Amino acid sequence: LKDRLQKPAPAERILEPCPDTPPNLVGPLRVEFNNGLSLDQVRKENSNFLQKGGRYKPPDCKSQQKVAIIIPFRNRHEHLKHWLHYLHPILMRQQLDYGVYVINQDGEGIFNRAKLMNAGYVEALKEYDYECFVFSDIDLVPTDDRNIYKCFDNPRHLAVAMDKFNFQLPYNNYFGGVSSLSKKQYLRINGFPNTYWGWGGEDDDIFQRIIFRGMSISRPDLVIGRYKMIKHERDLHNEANPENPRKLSLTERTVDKDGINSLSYTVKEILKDILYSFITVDIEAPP
Ligand code: BGN
Repeated sequence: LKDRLQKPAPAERILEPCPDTPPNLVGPLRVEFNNGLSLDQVRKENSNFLQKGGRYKPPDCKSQQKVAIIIPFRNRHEHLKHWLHYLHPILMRQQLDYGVYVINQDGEGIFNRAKLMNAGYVEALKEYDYECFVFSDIDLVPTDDRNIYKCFDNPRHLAVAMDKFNFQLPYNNYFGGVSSLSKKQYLRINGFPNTYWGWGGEDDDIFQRIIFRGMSISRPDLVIGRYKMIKHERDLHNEANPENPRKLSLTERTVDKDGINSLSYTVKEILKDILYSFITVDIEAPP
């Protein structure tokens, strides 16, 4: 009995908080996409460390943040495999308490990245008390694990040095690719716009919401913030929408009515893989 009192079962053991700088980061990484890997191999590499749905907690310390990784998706299974292969080990080394949510747009209507991200925010919170949300495109892999997938005092833009933009920001106000917002920051901007159908502008709208609500953008430097993009053909049903640029001038007036408070969608299916949660949603897309 004395022994039991002194050594609580592992599950109830109180862990020390994880350090500010994770000790096992390695810095620059070699990333390539012609590695012939199968999804089953990626499952084998990672399944010992994960819980169903692509969930992870460091075994030896208490994470500083609970992070939901939200990935808007349609017809990109090949990219998903690469993303999972590279990101799971990185996120584990970053000692995050995280889950991976792939938000799959149902049907063949026009794609809507920001609305899918809103749906992902809601779905992740149904499952766990996440306090930080990282929104990532499926085709972007960081090449430095010091680029931490967590939240900061201001909304964070992580994909600052993509290979396709010559490892520079394409323009100062660019907020695309990968970003993170705490729950509080996300709610302060009423989430993301639901009305940007097709390619372009939704990330610029989010940038403006952040500025209009008195916050600024946090970023890693151009060395730590490097990314490789997986090359691909242009998607079907995601043409540049000529109405989107005009909408940008209206953000200040639309931010209060177009966002998480006006979101409507239905969940069609939830699949739990060991590597990720795959949530198919009907977002009422125009044909
Ligand atoms: C911009 C797009 C962004 C996109 C970047 C990088 C628009 C709105 C009209 C100004 N913005 O031009 O959405 O992430 O290019 O490709 O289309």
